Order: sequence, then structure tokens, then C-alpha cells
Amino acid sequence: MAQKVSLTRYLVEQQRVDGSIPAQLRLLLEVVARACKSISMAVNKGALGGVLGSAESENVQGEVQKKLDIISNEVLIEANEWGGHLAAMASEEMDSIHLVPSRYPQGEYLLLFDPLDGSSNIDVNVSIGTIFSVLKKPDDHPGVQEADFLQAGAKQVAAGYCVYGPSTTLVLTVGDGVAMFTLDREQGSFVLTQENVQIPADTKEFAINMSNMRHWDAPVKRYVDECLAGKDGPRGKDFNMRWIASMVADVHRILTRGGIFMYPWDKREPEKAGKLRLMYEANPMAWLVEQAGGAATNGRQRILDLQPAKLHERVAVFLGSKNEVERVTGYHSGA
Ligand code: AHM
Ligand code: MG
Repeated sequence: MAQKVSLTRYLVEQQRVDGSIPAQLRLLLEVVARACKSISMAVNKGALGGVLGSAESENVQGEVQKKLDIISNEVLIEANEWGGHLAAMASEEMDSIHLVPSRYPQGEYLLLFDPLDGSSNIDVNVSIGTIFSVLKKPDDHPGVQEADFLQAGAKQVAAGYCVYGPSTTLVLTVGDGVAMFTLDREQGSFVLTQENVQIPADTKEFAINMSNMRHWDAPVKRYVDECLAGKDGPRGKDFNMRWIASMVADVHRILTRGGIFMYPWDKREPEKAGKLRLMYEANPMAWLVEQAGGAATNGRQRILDLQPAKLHERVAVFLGSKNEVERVTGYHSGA
């Protein structure tokens, strides 16, 4: 029987082969994976752990926080504070950046995360997840400021997510393809279950919240109308639709069997570029998708090229199978 490769062994071997994972980054990824393991345990306990329901508070985006949003945020902060690999962290659940306390050594990396994505699915026992993005702190000045985080997604040095579904799966890129690890609960470790993940360029499956259709822009409406027209329409084929309302789970499906995920700008809140956040939702997912041969745009530009102006900036998202993302992006430019 082939030997199981743990996340630790995978990272050590990657570090040896091409030096793509410096020691501090390896520690960071192991710490994030450990935190995800704890979050997975808390999620798994559900009502028995007293972790369901609202925390009766709001985050900086004005969204009501669930108990598990707060617990997951704390788990990630506590796990990452003391290792010496980080300079600071930023989270969907915190207004401003969180510096590593001065009693601990400062590292060279910046970590951003959405501690528990898909919050509306927590209490109904549907897949949710943690999304993370790693940047290098600019080394031209001492200390850390929020401005240090405002780097384009193309500058990420690692990105990934952990989906808490029927099984817990960690998906990772350090810029050398995408690897998936499944949590072996008996062993307590993540085991490599897929390497070199590839998204097919074509698909017959789209994901979008159809209830917002009347608020969409014309190019999005055109794209979805053509999918819905099926065999008899201009696309000449029938499409299937999925919408889990957890980006992590929708992206996981796309990395597994292809598809296109869309959360476009819409007229409900026209001053916002979209619902999803650029730095800790769209950027890490866009990089994973590109690393798996897919594409990710905001309808006009490649997501990874966007220069963030603020930490909690929002963005429209079209990602997944390359030919479909290029088609809907083309519709935005009048093609
Ligand atoms: P969250 O980070 O507060 O959970 O919000 C992000 C989630 C995504 O996971 C998902 O794609 C989207 O919101 C679902 O939105 P909607 O409820 O509008 O369908
Ligand atoms: Mg989220």
C-alpha cells in the first residue's frame, strides 16, 4: 500500500526540492492547519458544544456575528501569535489589523483570513470553511501598518482554505499547483489526497444566487439567460446550477469537477463593488483557481492584478472554468 503523505512531510519535501517554502512559511502553514483542525472539531460538535447561534454582535461590515465566527477568529489568532513567523494578521471579523504582541518575536509574514466563511450555513449543518492568504511584509521599514497589507493578490506567497464538510479538507497553493489534504481524525493529521488539481476549461455548471437576478447588470443577465436557455439557446447545451452559499464549498466543487462561480456587483447596494471581500476571500480563491488552470476576474480585470485600497474592500467575483470566465468577462467589455 502506498505510504500516506502528511501535510508536514509534503511541506518538508517541497522545501527540499525547490526551496519554494522557506522555514518560516512552513511553520505558518502548519500552524494555520492546526488551527483549522481545532475549528473543525468545534464545528463538528455543533449543538453539543454550545457553539451554534448568534453572538449578538456585529463585525466591521455590519454583519451579525455567529458564535463560531468569533471562536474561529480567536483560534486563528491564538495559534499564530507566538510562533515568530508573523508580523501581523487581518480578519473579516476584526476592524483593523492585529499586531503580534511585543512579547513574541516578529516574523516576516502577514496573514489574512475569513475565519469562518459561509456563516449563514453554520446553524443548518451545511459545509462552511476557513479561507486564508499569506503576504510578505515589505522590509523597507520597521513595524507594521495597515498599508503593508494592501498588496495585489499576485503578491501572495501562499493561499488556501479548509472546508468543514462531510470530511475536512485543506486546500493549498504556494504557487506550484494546488494540493488537497484530508483530515484523518484518528491520526489527527492532514493527509495528501490530491496533487496537481486541474479545473476543466469547459463546464455545464454555474453557481450564482438567482434571487438577485433582477438587480444584476446586463452582461451577467445575458450570460445566465444563455445558460438557462440550454440546448435550444445560443450555447447549444443544457446547464446545471448549484449554489451552496458558502464560497468555500462552491469553490471546492469547482476545483473538484469544474464550474463557474459568480458573485457580481448588483443594484441592491450600488456603492459596493460586490459582496465578497477582495483580500481574504477573492484573492486566495482566485490564486487557487488560476493555479489549477482556471481564471478569476471581477468582470473586467484579473482579480490578482487589482490594487486594494482598503483592508475590507469588496469585489465582484467570476471564477472557475477558464472558457466560461472568459465568456462572461468578454460580455462585460461588449464582446
Ligand atoms: P460570510 O463571509 O459572511 O459568510 O459571507 C460570504 C458568503 C460566501 O461564502 C457566499 O458565497 C456568499 O456569502 C453567499 O451570499 P448570499 O447569502 O447572498 O447568497
Ligand atoms: Mg466569508
